[in-house]
Amino acid sequence: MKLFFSPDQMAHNPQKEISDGKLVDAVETPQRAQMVFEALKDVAGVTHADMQDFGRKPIEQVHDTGYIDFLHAFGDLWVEAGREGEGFPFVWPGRDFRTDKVPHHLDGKLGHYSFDAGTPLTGKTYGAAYASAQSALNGADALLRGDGAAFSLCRPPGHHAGKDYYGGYCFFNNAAIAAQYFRDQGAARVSIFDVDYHHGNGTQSIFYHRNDVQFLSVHADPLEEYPYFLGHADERGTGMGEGFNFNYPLPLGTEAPTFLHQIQQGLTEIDRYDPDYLVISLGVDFFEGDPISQFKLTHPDMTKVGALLRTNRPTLFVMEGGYAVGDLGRNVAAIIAGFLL
Ligand code: SP5
Ligand code: ZN
Repeated sequence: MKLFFSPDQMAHNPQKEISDGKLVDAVETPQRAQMVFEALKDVAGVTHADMQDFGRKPIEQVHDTGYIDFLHAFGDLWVEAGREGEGFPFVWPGRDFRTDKVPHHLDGKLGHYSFDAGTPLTGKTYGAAYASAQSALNGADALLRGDGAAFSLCRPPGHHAGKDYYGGYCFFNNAAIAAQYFRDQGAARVSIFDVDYHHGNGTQSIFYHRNDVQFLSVHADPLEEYPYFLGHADERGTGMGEGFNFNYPLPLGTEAPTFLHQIQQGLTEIDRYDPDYLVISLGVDFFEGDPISQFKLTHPDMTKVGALLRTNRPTLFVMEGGYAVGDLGRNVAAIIAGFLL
């Protein structure tokens, strides 16, 4: 199994995030990727592979060009505005505000292109997010060339990012970019199974009206947990996409048996859909030791998760969340070892 990761992904190095009404230490750090990379290299059957640059085009197939340009320009805009440190939005369009005009002012742009204040944005973010998306594209390319599985060590993560907004530590939706790339290269159907602790709101939104990409997500109940405003079981897709979106919200405190059972349910739907490619949005924040999450899977449970995700379909793992930095490497390694068994 090829492992894709670029050191350029480390450039986004946020110091603080807003949480619980305070500026606290950022949890989505470059060290996360370092830990996963070191641990995966030692898993039998995993090899670090060279990366190609697929350019900006495949990112534009998912994201709005104005949004991409904004992320690209942000560092300069921030400095020109006389600001220092990390950027955070503080104002958003409320329910009946207009979103058809993009404000000229930086604070208006920040609110227009985001949905939370928990995601620090800096002049280094674009380059790292671009490289993270390239890792996803290289993984997709490996599968298109016949590999049975690949691991895209995406970081910053992607599943909260929508077509034209960032949030939840996510800027470019790596899993969506990979899925769209499969489609653009001729695949008829792609499934994205999101097992991160948080609902993959961005991925859901990107494909909500489509039947060529099936989206499934197992996550903490949004009534109790971030991102709060999407991820309920009755969200089934719309228009042509109706019946192609599946949410499995679970209570806080969920343990392995319930979690694994829901994954099994999702896999049944995937079998029914019969995709050419399966993308796993792999967050490992369902671990009991995760500092911001409240599921209770143990380290030994990780092997079971990996084993369960072993199907006869070409499978691309795209890294999402997971913040117990000390255990993150061995948890991801156990999942992949279980998958490769
Ligand atoms: C990719 C991903 O997993 N993103 C998660 C974003 C979650 N951001 C909100 C975090 C809120 C943490 N609140 C819990 C604080 C515990 N004191
Ligand atoms: Zn998460």
